[in-house]
Amino acid sequence: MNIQHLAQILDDAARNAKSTEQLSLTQSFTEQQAYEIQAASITRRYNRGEKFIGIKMGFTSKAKMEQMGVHDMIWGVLTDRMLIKNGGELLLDKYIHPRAEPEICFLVGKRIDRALTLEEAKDHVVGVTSAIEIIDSRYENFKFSLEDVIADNCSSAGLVIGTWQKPPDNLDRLKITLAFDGEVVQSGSSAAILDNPWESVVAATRLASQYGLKLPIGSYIMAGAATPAMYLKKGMKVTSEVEELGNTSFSVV
Ligand code: OOG
Ligand code: MG
Repeated sequence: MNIQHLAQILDDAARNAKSTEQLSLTQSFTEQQAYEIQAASITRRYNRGEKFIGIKMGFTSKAKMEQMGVHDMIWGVLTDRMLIKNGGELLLDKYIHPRAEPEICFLVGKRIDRALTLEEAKDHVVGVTSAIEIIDSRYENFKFSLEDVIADNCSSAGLVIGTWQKPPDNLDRLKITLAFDGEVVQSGSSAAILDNPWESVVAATRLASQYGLKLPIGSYIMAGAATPAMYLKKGMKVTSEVEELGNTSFSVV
């Protein structure tokens, strides 16, 4: 098993918007090695000038675990190249089979360099907003094992961030919706995210510190989707709304 080679396969698939076979069909690798493949693929992005902007949590809700048949929390890296302006456009041709999911995003206000408690996590966050994540598994048919998806940077391909709000103490009962052309296609509650999205920040700090990653001031933590993700089609306008946290949108062109 060659970490660099597998990282290149996934990085090329993302860059060329061409799906690839699940790595686990021909390779056997551990979760730890999957994170090493992910790190090597992110290093390739950094070498092309992309910048770290934060991390994303995955499978923090039952809805997502059930949709994808996976049963463990995962994390991946967000880079500046993945950002889509709120109200902006997503170029469909740059993706393989993109899906959108409504999320909550946190803004780090104090450098995070260790696993934090719930109270400490709140103290390290200065903003929270509604967001949308674009996931685009580099694997054929969006099918993967837990190790596959970790190696593939947890399917992360894009994000849209809303307007930062002062973080409320309670985020655990907010209604979250995803709409296509004004029609709600998914709706859920923030309670679906580990019972409380703040717990996703706690988990992010634990995983980041476990993997030796520091989260600088200004970085983002995406909490993970509360609902299943939905496929995008050319021409649609996608909007996500989180109660009290505003909405975010983009158009697919
Ligand atoms: C993996 C990414 C999971 C989330 O919010 O739970 C994720 C996938 O579903 O392809 O981003
Ligand atoms: Mg997500």
